[in-house]
Order: sequence, then C-alpha cells, then structure tokens
Amino acid sequence: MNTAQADAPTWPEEFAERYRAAGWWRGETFGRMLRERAAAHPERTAVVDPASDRRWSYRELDERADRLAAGLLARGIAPGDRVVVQLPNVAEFFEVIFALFRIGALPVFALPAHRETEIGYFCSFTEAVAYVTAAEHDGYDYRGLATTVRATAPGLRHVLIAGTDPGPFESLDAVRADAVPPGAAFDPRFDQPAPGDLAFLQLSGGSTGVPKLIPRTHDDYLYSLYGSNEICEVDADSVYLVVLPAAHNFPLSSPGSLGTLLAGATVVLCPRPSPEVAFPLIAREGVTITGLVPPLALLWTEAAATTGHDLSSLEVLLVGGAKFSEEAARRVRPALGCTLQQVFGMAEGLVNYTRLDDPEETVVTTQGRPISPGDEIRIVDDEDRDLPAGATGHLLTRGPYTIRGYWRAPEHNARSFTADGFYRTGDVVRLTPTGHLVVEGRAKDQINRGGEKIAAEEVENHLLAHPAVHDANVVGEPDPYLGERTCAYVILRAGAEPPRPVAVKRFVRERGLAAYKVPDRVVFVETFPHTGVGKISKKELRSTAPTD
Ligand code: AMP
Ligand code: DBH
Repeated sequence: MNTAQADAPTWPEEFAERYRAAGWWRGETFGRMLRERAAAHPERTAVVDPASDRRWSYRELDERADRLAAGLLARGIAPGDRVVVQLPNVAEFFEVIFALFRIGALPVFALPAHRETEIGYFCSFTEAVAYVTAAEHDGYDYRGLATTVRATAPGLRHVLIAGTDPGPFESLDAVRADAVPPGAAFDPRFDQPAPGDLAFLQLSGGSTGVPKLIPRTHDDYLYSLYGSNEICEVDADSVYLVVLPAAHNFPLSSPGSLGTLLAGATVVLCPRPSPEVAFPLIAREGVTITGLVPPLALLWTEAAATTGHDLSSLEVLLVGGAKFSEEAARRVRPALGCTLQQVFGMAEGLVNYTRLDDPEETVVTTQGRPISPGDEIRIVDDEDRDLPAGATGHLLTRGPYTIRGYWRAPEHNARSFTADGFYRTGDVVRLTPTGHLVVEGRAKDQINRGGEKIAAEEVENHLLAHPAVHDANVVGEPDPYLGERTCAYVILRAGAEPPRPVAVKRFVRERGLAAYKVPDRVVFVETFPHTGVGKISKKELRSTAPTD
C-alpha cells in the first residue's frame, strides 16, 4: 500500500529508477532489517537503557516489537495509520517504532519538550489514532498532557503509556501482554510495507505558523543510514550514545541509533545530556561515537578537562544542528581525545559530514560534504540563478533521500520546492573548492537556538493572542553559549495596561508551547523598522540592540 503519493509528492519514476539502479534504494524495510539482524546475531546487545538498568539483545528487541505490534493490531491500529510518539530516551522508544514499522503504521516523531499546543496539533493534523508517551519524565507528568490532548483530538482512540504507572490510560505492558507469546510464528500481517512506502513522519523546525511534517520512506531513510555508517565508520563494534532526544533526526539517523542498529551494533540511551550523566556512561559502556549540538559540545569540552572518567573509548564526536564555531571546533580533539566530525543535516533529507580523513583545517572550518554522489547541490541568488563557484547564496538540494514535498501541505510545497523538485533549505552557504559546504547564514524566518529550531511566525501568533499585544516580531540575537537566542519585539495596544515582559513570557508558556520556544527576551517598542517597500525589516530589528 503506497500512501506516499496521495499525501505528499514523491520522486518521479525516472529518479526512483535511477536511485534503485545505482543500488542506493535497496528494497529493504525497517521491520525486515531488524528481523534479519536478530536472526544473524540474536544475543548481541541492541539497546542499553541505563535509567532502568535494562539491556535488550537483538532477539529481545525483535520479539518485543512483534508482541507489541500484535497488541496494536488487536486494537485496530492499521497500516498507514498515524501514531504520535513522544518518548524520552528510554528503550521503549525502539520497541514502539519497530512495532509500528512492522505494521506499516507511521510514527509521528514528537519531542519530549512539546506540550499541549504541539501534541494537539500533531494528533489532529495527522488524524492520529494513537498517542504513545511516558508517564513522567524530568519532573513533567505526560499523563496530564495526554488528558488535555485526548479531550481536543476526537480521532485519538488510544493513549498508551510507557512505564508502570499509566494513570487513566493503558500501559504498553498491557498492550504487549495480550499478544502472541514469544517464539510463536510471526504474524503474517507483519513486515508488509513496501520499501517505497512511508516509514514515518519526521518534524521540521520550520519557518511557518505550524510545524511541517516530513514524509520519509523505508528506502530513502535506510539509504541515508548506510551512507552515514560508511562515512562515520559505524560497524558491529560501535557503541552509539543517544544524548539528544532520541526522536530528533540527528541522533536518529546521522548515523544515530538507527544507523547503529543497521550495523548490528549497540545503542546506549543517555537519560540527560549533562557530562555528569554522560561521562560515566561512556566509560562504563565503552561508547565509541555520539552526536551533540554546539552548546553541549562546548559544555563537554570544558568538563572533559577535569573529569575523572575514562573517555578513551570515544573515537568520534559529531557536532551539528547549528553552526559550530571554528574556535570551539579546534578544542574538541585536545579536550576529548576524539575525532570531530561536523554534520550539517536536515530532517528533510540532505546530510553533510566532514570525513574522518579530512585535514584538520577542513574539519574545523567547514560543515562537511553530502553523503551521496546522488545529492544535487545548487547555490543560487534570490532569483534562483546559479552563482559562480565559491559564491555565497541559497542552498537548494535534490537527491535520493531528500523529500519532494511535505506531508499534506501543497501550498507550502509550492514555495519550499522548485518546479523541478529541489528543496529550498533556507540556508545560506558557500562551496569550497574541495566540495565542502560552509554555512554562512540563513534566509528562512527561523531562530536556531543552539540546534533547537524556532519558527518566528509560530511564536508571533501566540504573542498576538495576548490581549495587550498589538503586533509582534520575533528575531534571533547573538548568544555566546546558544549561538542565538530569541527576542520578541512587541508593540502594545494603545491604552492597554502594559504587562511586564516576564508576564508575556508566562502567557506564551501557558498556551502550552514547548519551553524552548518561549522568547528569551521581550522588548516593548513603539514601531518596527521598515524596508524601502514598506515591509517590516527583521534584518534591522536584529541589528538594533535595545535594553529590556
Ligand atoms: P530541520 O529542517 O528542522 O531538520 O533543521 C535543519 C536545519 O538546521 C538546517 O537547514 C540548518 O539551518 C540547521 N543546521 C543543521 N546542522 C547545521 C550545522 N552544522 N551548521 C549550521 N546549521 C545547521
Ligand atoms: O539540525 C538537524 O535537523 C540535523 C543536524 C544534523 C539533522 O537532521 C541531521 C544531522 O540529520
């Protein structure tokens, strides 16, 4: 069953043929991949969840996925159905997504930081039949969130909770319990999805009022994993530490947990990203590779100087999600004793890595080059005209693992893709003579807060809902640690009682938005600067630096 074409544009047949002929699309699926790995090396450790002291072998992960899939099928979850998955870094994350892959149902990857507004939107927009979350994590009760979401998303038939205390909902344990006993013949309905079918919906950081959903197929995503494993030298002996939220595209696929499972290696889940939690795990589990956003890489580099933990197993540190400064990049190897790999990727597809044998200068001054010879790169001016070699301009890309359109967003797709299928990344880059990309800036209306992407328009819409707010503009401003933080410039309504900036922040938070989207600073102004043609100039707003 191929739902791709109906819900989102996919690759024209001539491209699909070329990608298959090149051996990039291999005709595999995630469900079968895990099945094969479990058959080949059942006793090898697949997933380590230190928070709950669990270690699952490939056999156990495979069996759990089967049993959960059977339980989900019994509850009416069918191929093509969407299931919003919001889990912290716990072992169940893998059990759940592989169960859904087996059925051909599509996980929608939410982040633990998301709240009522985002989760409610994902559930209603995707017409999700189920929402899977944790009971509690980092002091936050997700069951309360689930109660609110269920009241607002009429199509949501099931709320399933990982862990022992599901409250008013059903636990994953209960779903698994009434399913086939382990060792029973596999359900013939499993592993039916075709390689070209959608595997899941990933989230875009976006630049519009609501987040966009990214439809990825088994074929295209698996190809990006094979390519990433080769470039990052992930093999059966690798141990990958998931430090960032597991559902994010970077720790999922670059090469991430899924690359690691594809290699038959071991994934270790880090419950929190601090050095205090991560360093002892690196020492204990012999972690060889991990990935961090720049602010965390800075923190780890500093902490490594005085740590008593043995970090010598660490071979590769990937840093990406936001621009890593050259100065910070230079400090990685001396401090952590491992090779830095810069990664410039996007959930829409294209991923660039510096190579392990690149000269140090290339590693610290560029954001890498594409995974695949099939990745087409164009650098263009504002009118889509190709720029001369080495010039800085807009990055457009097309290729064997870059989507041709967002899910159910035809109007947005007309703007975000060229007529011949190139994705407009919104990034401003230049190409070095060696084919490496240097990220010079951004043209999209987005703030990159230490790797967490914030669509200005989304936050502006929430500010506009405040009774005292007449107009609002959200821009990024430099921050020494995060790279950028958010500043909201607000014009108050005439005659309105002026709120305090902190009350405006609280207002945004209480609308049920992820905390990272709440403006770091709120500044009241009388007017906004305008461009020559009368549009508000965010560029000028960014360059004004008024005090609170
Ligand atoms: P998303 O489309 O939400 O997955 O976010 C991907 C975006 O993150 C890219 O288009 C870039 O704007 C940004 N990004 C990712 N990695 C890097 C990097 N290494 N340097 C600069 N920006 C990056
Ligand atoms: O920021 C990203 O989205 C990102 C960064 C590095 C990504 O999706 C990836 C690698 O795969």
